[in-house]
Amino acid sequence: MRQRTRVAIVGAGPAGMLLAHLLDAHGIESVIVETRSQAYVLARIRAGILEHSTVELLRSVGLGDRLDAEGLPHRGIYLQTPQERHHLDFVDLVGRQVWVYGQTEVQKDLVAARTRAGQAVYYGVADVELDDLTTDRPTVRFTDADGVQRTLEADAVAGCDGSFGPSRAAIPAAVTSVWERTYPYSWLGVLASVPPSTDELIYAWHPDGFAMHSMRSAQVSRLYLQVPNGTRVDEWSHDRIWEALSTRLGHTGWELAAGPITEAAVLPMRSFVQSPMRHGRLFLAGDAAHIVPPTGAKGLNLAVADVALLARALAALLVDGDAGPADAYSETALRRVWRCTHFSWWMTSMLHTSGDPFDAQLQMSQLRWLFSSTAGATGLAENYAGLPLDL
Ligand code: FAS
Ligand code: PHB
Repeated sequence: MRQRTRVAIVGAGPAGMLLAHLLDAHGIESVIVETRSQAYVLARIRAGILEHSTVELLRSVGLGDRLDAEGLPHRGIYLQTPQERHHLDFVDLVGRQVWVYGQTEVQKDLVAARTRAGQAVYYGVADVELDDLTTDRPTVRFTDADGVQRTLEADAVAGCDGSFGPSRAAIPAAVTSVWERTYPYSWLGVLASVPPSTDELIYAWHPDGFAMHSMRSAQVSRLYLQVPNGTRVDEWSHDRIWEALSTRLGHTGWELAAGPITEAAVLPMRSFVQSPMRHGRLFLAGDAAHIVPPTGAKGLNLAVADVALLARALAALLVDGDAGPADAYSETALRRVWRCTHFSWWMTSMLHTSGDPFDAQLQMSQLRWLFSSTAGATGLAENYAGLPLDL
């Protein structure tokens, strides 16, 4: 069965859903295809921090109400070693801040908005294939949840299908460059029904390994521990998790409150960038084009930056007949991708123990510099709170 649309979007995660919302604001109709169910996509526990620009963008397109009512504005973060804890105040340093508002909440707001708008989304699809990408009539073929073979005929295809979707591989290897780094450690992430023991996030260097205290609300804590690659969740009892968190986050006169752990998972740490992010009428956005280790809180925010740029490029191409922004999309997007890739690598390399005593000295030196130098702290603040969108 053939169906016509302006933009075929592969993937209904934050990148795909926000792109559809932004295109709609330009009067551009789209159809989204998604392998998983809506409930599955909504339930995935992922990012927790929204950059200043992400919040500004979401507000500007009518997606800020619940964020403003339930999100937690944070002025900065704490960095610590076993000897000292320092607060970096991003508002004082760069006049920008961040918000704690889980990716699951962003996804809920996107699903609600797109449902109200009557967005066409095929959930539970299979056998997705992208064809004729170098023509001005690209197609996306798939089997829908009822087993019907369907073909979307579009003017453009947006590959928003994350790190395991088909879009990335649809760009010929002969024109593709890939950079990748796998880190020698992973994160054990837990969600706990206990009020956070801190007002703002704590990133802690400790000889036993990195730990972080984040949160999702005044009642729910989100915490992470550095663990060796290959760690299985069942190797860590909840008592062992709380003991390690208490040790690594420990600070004079401060105590970590423990509580019921409701979700635990091991997350691998990887940097990945693919260039170009455009091939003919296929445009990649979000994790389909790049992956960052979560230490810099950049993954979701980069996906937002990509689709903000892509929506404007597609509007210029499909509404105004101006191919310039679409031709510049990949190069422009990759500038921010590499800035965030470097920052995420830097935060990861500075805070995670490798067992190498030389590394440990370099890490201590970097942290002491950040504790004592306004210039150093400003550099971190500028990157963590996020640079203005390069639109
Ligand atoms: P997503 O992966 O969110 O969405 C892609 C969608 O495409 C998925 O719904 C998938 O089912 C669908 N898809 C895949 N193949 C398809 C196909 N063949 N056809 C149709 N659809 C297909 N970032 C942070 O900033 N902080 C964090 O703490 C953090 N934690 C993370 C934990 C995990 C386990 C993972 C995997 C990522 C984490 N991230 C984190 C990064 C994450 O938030 C991503 O940056 C964000 O989800 C990117 O959004 P999308 O690009 O939409 O990709
Ligand atoms: C989270 O709350 O999940 C979170 C926060 C900051 C990070 C990574 C994850 O750097």
